[in-house]
Amino acid sequence: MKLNIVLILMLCLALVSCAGPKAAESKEVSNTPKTSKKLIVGYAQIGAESEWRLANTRSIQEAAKAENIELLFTDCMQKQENQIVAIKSFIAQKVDYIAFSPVIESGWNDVLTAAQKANIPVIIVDRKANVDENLYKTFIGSDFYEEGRKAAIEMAELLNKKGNICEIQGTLGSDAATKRKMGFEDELKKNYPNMKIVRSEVGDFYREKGNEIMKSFLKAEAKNIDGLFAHNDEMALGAIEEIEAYGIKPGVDIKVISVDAVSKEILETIKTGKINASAECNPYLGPLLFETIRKIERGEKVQKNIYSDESIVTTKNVDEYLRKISY
Ligand code: GYE
Repeated sequence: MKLNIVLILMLCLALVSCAGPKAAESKEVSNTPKTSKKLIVGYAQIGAESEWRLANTRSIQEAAKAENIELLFTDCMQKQENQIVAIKSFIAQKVDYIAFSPVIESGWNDVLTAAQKANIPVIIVDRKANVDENLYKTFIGSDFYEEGRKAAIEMAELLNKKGNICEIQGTLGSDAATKRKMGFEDELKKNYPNMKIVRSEVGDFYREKGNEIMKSFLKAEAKNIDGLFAHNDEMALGAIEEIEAYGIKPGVDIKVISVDAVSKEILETIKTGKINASAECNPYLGPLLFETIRKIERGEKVQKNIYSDESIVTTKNVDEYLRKISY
């Protein structure tokens, strides 16, 4: 009888010890994450109008690859209707997330409501859209108003708080152009009553428009222009070609300030003094976009607005930027 009990006990022990590693294994197996399906993100990009945009696109594509996320990327060639078509196709393809940079602020309500109805979270990148906050998870980009303010403060320094300024604006109705203009104007109104904007035209962020518009400004009142504020580097680079062709010195006779500070060309031009400064605008938003998506996937809270921390590049500090740039 005793022998039977001993045998049974030994058998039980053997069974438990066998189960041990397996149980552990099964524990490990049950703990290993479910094979996480590869996320699919649809991105409707504005276009390829500037070095800023090209850097932004590269950042998004490289970050998606690094995160092993499948990116459906559409270049919408500056047209809102192309962006809306692209977003609708992402919805039809049942992507996991939609991200886009609205070319202009208005006209997004219907398509973002459709994304919401399809339970696809939307992340707005770069420029803001005029929609209800519940139609997107978060905004990732820059404080364009602050960029405009910084440009005005720098211009005041260069002009000794007195002078006539021409302005070449970005895309009419875009968050970037609207807020940069507002920030610049408000700063002048508030602190620099002897500085005023005497001419302002829309250049759509294109370099050749910078040439065209600056040529018309010079023709109209070359002697009366003390400063130029261009909403991006491309338009400023186009403008200084016309200032030189007119026979006066950009950065000296006409002080020039722009925004972006992304390309090697703009940094080298600031170094020469032909452009006096460029307010920084961070295009490298890819890593933050996909980090935010991962956070949402993990059920973590994300901020409604995630802003880049930015400065202004001038002839005084341009060397440190030139050392950093790999562009
Ligand atoms: O300043 C310009 C680009 O939306 C911040 O768009 C972006 C702007 C940038 O074309 O170069």
